[in-house]
Amino acid sequence: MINKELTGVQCHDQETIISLCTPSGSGAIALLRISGIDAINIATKISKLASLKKLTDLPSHTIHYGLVVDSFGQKIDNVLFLLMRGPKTFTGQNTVEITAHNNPFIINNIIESALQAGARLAQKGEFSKRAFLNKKIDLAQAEAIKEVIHAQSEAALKASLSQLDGSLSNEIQKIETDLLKALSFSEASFEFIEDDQTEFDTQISAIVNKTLKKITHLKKTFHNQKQIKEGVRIALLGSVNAGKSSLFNELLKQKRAIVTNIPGTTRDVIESGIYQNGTHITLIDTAGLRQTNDIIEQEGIFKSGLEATKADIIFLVYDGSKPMLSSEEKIYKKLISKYPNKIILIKNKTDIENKISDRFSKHKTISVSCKNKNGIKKIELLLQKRIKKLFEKFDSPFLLNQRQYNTLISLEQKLQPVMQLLQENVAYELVSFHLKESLLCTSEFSGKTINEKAIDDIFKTFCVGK
Ligand SMILES: Nc1nc2c(ncn2[C@@H]2O[C@H](COP(=O)(O)OP(=O)(O)O)[C@@H](O)[C@H]2O)c(=O)[nH]1
Ligand SMILES: [Mg+2]
Repeated sequence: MINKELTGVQCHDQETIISLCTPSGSGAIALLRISGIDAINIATKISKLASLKKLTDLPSHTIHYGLVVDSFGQKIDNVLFLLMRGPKTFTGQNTVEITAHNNPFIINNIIESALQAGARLAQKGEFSKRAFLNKKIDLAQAEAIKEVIHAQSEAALKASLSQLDGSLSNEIQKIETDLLKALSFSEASFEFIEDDQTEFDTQISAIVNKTLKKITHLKKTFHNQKQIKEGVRIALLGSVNAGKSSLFNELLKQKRAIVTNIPGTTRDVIESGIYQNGTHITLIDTAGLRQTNDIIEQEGIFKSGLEATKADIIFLVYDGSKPMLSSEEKIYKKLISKYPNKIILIKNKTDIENKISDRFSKHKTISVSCKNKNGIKKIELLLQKRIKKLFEKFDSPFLLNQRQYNTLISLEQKLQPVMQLLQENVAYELVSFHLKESLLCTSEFSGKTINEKAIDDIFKTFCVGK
């Protein structure tokens, strides 16, 4: 079962390992997994089934009630044994899962008993690594397992689950099939050297072009995955005293930022996180945008600009109760034209009566009063809608991590010369060479040709029991 050729796997990947798979100390029930060539024999040694039968004699994929016992045959706990023979298991190997009561002494004693019977402790990510080595999942799917476990938002979870089903792997598989086709055209052209070559050129360049476009699209998704994982960034920008900090506190539902009538009170960027409707939101209060000689404030204003770039949504706040200086208006207009889709204008201080008409009538504006809390609900509702829209864009497949991103960049770099060569009418040997090189990248992506050290590095980032 184990793919020794490419990975140089030694027999320690057959050794029987045990680990607690659920978090220690929380919940009533704990799950321990034993996997490896001797898993069923070891489980038999440490069990006394209520049926008086032996696990080794029972059919696969069945559940049995009984005692788990120590090396003297003394009861440790009443448990359930889930008996599964390979290859139809997560790791592809013989597996026994034990559901026990979640008490640290019980867990330790079960593990100790299994170690006495011949198992060893599992290392970080070792179950997933075995699943990969036994071709139950490819590397992109293994990486998705980690993401599923650590997903911080519903969107992240949904996306990681889809990756686990293989949406990204399928996309890479399609690219691989296309490139193999291009390679076959290139190789065929050696034999038909007398014939008109333009037909081959057209076919190959069509495939390479299509692949390069797919890569460009996938590369863009790398930013999305960061956003999905880290949540949505919302920056509050606007003139001094417009009410940014007041709105920041209202949205956070706590008095986090200092609010005074002294212009320039907020001189640095203040960040705070909230969890809303399954999404992690980071709110960022910034220094007001104005000309100033105060060095600290200047630095703060510079940072505000950076925040605008980084943010997914910008609340651009202005004081609707008084006329706006033309210099101020210029800054607002500049921001609106720079970030037309990110900006939501907030006209604040509507509790103060005035005869000033709406300023940026063409842009989506919400009128609020932070003082008497009018319009805050409206902002929150619009925010929910915008966030939903943001996540709708993030369709699977997308790149999960830096490794995948880097592999894709090298695939792109290997393909670009092909287009060049075809334009120059250069020898097909060279075209074939570059296509073969790029096929190595797709294999590396799914883990078919990755070396053992790289595999170990990936699985080391998993936790024990996964
Ligand atoms: N009347 C009124 N005053 C407000 C409102 N929002 C903020 N203020 C006041 O405006 C001043 C500046 O507010 P602040 O939130 O610090 O503005 P920032 O400089 O944009 O952060 C403070 O004195 C606030 O009490 C509002 O909706 N109505
Ligand atoms: Mg402020």
